[in-house]
Amino acid sequence: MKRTLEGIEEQFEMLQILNENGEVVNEEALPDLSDEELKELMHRMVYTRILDQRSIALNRQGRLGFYAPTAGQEASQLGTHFALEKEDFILPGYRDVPQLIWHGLPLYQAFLFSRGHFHGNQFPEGVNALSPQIIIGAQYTQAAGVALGMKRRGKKSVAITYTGDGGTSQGDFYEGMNFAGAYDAPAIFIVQNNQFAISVPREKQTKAKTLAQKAVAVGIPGVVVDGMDVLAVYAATKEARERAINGEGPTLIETLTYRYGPHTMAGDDPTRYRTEDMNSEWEKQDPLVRFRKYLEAKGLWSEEEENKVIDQAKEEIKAAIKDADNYPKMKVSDLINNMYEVLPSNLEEQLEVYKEKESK
Ligand SMILES: Cc1ncc(C[n+]2csc(CCOP(=O)(O)OP(=O)(O)O)c2C)c(N)n1
Ligand SMILES: [Mg+2]
Repeated sequence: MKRTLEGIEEQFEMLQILNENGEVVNEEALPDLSDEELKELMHRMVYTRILDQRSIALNRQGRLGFYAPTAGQEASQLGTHFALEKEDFILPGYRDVPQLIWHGLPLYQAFLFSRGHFHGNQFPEGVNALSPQIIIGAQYTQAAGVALGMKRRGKKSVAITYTGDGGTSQGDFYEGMNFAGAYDAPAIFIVQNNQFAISVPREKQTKAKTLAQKAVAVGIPGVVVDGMDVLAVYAATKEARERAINGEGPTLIETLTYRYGPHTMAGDDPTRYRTEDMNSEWEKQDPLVRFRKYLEAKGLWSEEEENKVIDQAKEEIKAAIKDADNYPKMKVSDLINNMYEVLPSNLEEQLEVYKEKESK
């Protein structure tokens, strides 16, 4: 009897372009990006690192609500996003606020989302995305539907969705990929494998050696990339996008990455499930350090340039939190009004009661 698993797992080699010293180790795969684009990518990663630091501080001061830290995952989040076009549609998980911001969501609205304010979910026209999904894996089935819709309308765009390593254990993960595969829908499925689902290590979540190989069962390509290498992440996503808009169907991309902070700011203690050694191993691979070295060697980045980005980020964050503070507080009537297109009669009655109360 032939056993099919043998020979499959070995095929999922990690794609890397820049090693941790910022040296090109895979010239052939080097993406065709201009100097300006390379600098923009660094700008976004530095900005997003600052946004993470400020968001954590604001959360501790009680000025933000729900927040899932992003430091460590910048290459994985922004490298995938950089391969997209404005018309592409993002279906993010709760940790994927940076992609939304670089897709056009105003910062003050991201802060309102964190506070549970309805306006944080009212994306401006042209920001093609859903709000961050809290239900693990649910965005995968939605992405299949959005992608099929794009295909039916003859659009040359893609739906991209993000989950974590833990998300690959959910039924929705398979259903979404299977559906998109069966219809050759233009979807890109990203798994940001940051090694833990809250406190559960990757090894305890599945017997599969890679998460990308889960693509085999639904007949679509699966790729493993170094998620700390922004050029590798970008190149893999760009290729997946090309395939998708050429009618060749979806791709699953697993990015190997790490979150430096806690799972969320709601109180988990990562020292109970991760060692210092593990943290420092991953910090050595830091996506910003690596890309900075690469750009510096090309004469494209300097400390001065970096400081400019840091100052700009801090200023814009300060202004955005002020805008969030000044936005009218959410009322119960807002909540009711934003739940349904047509209100059920019981809520209509309640709406009247609250409108009356709020008018006093
Ligand atoms: C369907 C569902 N089950 C359980 C949870 C609780 N939960 C929130 S985050 C999380 C872990 C997810 O880990 P992973 O997919 O690796 O994403 P990460 O947080 O590491 O980015 C769990 C189990 C949930 N939100 N939804
Ligand atoms: Mg995880």
